[in-house]
Amino acid sequence: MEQAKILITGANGQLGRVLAKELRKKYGQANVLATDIRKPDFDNSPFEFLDITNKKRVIELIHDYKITQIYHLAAMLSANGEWDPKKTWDVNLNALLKLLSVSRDNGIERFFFPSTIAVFGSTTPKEHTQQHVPLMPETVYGMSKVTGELWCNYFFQRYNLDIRSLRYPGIIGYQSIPEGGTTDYAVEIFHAAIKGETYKCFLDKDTKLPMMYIFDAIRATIEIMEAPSDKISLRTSYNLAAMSFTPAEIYEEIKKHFPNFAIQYEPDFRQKIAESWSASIDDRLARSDWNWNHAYDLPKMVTEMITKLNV
Ligand code: AKB
Repeated sequence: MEQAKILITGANGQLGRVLAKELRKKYGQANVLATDIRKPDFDNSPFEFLDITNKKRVIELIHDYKITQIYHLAAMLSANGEWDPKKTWDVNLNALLKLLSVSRDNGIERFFFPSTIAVFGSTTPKEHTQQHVPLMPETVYGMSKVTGELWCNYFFQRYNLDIRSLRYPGIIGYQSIPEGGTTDYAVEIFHAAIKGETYKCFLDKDTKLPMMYIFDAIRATIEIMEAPSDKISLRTSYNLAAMSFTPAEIYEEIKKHFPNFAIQYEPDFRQKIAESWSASIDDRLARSDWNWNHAYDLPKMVTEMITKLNV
């Protein structure tokens, strides 16, 4: 393969901004084009505005920058998705279909699609959720991601488009405050602790969810994209795991650093979404296929988050 030229959609988001930086370290600044519908509030150059529903603009950028790989991160998340189901379907699924056909027709060599634990639903076994289980999500976000996984598999089987995908757990990072997700509480809680404020948690204290520190998520993304094709036995999306915890457990861990930190539990509509998801994930296939291994557990992640946010 020649020098990869990468386009990232949603590159100002929680994952995109960190992924762009890491990819630029590996592939060179000029070879990673960040795109987003919003102006970056940090240096994310080279950068171009892109509304992913605009097929013509996607084709222009692929040609102008001689793009060979796409990391398609732009999406509406679980909680926001429920406010506007039709728009969520357009952004998450219809735009994906356009990008897949544009990729097939314009020589894209590798394509990354982010899926999520939101593909699971109440009929999925909750603990150690295996790779192949019933997928009956109860959010439009989850529905769009299950369908997206199937389309990715279809484009691989039918057109040989080299697609790789991960089912991310909730992602925790200090670089931004995520918006519109159900797992966002696990980032917000740090900002409250650092400011000395009581945290009002929108999930109940015993709601256990799978989570991952941002640098594990970024490393997994780059590792699956760089793995030899014959190591990728799954073209829908791989289960991916690092840790699982409840709001009460992360609160206790943060309290070790801030003994006076206080929390109140005020569950809202996101509680029902969280309850429909898995509590822990079996990601053995990712570990055996392309050697995935997480590096951060709860105490290590909490210590690093606090250190980074406290400077
Ligand atoms: C969300 O909460 O919607 C996302 C996810 C788990 O996909 N963080």
